Amino acid sequence: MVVRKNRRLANVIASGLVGAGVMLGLSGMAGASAPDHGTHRAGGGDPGPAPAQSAADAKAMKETRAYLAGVPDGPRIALQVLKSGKARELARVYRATLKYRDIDKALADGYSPGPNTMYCVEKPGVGGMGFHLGNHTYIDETARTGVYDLEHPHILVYTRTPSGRMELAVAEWGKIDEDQNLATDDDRPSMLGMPFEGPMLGHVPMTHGPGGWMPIHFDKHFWLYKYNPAGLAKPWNPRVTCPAGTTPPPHPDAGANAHASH
Ligand SMILES: [Cu+2]
Repeated sequence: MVVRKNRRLANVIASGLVGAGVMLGLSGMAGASAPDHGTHRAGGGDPGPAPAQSAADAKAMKETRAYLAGVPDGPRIALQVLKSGKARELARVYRATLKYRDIDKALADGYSPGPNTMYCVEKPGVGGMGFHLGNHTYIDETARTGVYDLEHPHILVYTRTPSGRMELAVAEWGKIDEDQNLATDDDRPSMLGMPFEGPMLGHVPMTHGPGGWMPIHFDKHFWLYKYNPAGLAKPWNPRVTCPAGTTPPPHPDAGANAHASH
């Protein structure tokens, strides 16, 4: 049942027929995601030895392992969560997002395959991300409060299996770069002690205005549902590639920066 529905959505996304009526107008931050800029590295996935666990950490890990029971490579993801030293915080993200493994529940809660998400984002030679579904209620809330709420990810990223099933991979948060200048990063946010990636060019074109693109932004990915050998909080997953015909055109400003194109 879920698979059939997912396939239908996947077909819509893949065919680029996500219509204006569905689009939220991810004009703000958006829905964005996909980074690309010089500070990304493909490697560096080893977060080092696991920290000593408190009773609360152990409880969070038990909870997390249960959430990951049906996820491919779940034990490896759980190990990354453990080694991050943020098991309690990430357990909150799992608790809030587990239901979104069913993409229909994400759609029902306001995550939208808007103009930023009809494309699958990848960086050839480095890795991929997938299809991004943005939630404007949560994006706007952060814009008002400055709080990056662990229980309300701005974006959920899905990968598409060969059979067309959309699988939840990432919980992501983002911020529009205030001065829209790639050379300055004085408003870079962080979560769980980890600085956001960026600032980077937008990854996908917008549908508002001719030639419009997502703005320059920062973002942070947490690969909580798909094992990323590069690291739990790295932007690109070397195991992810985009289905043929789903990637966006190159950014018009990407020529001057080899890292700034998808
Ligand atoms: Cu992304």
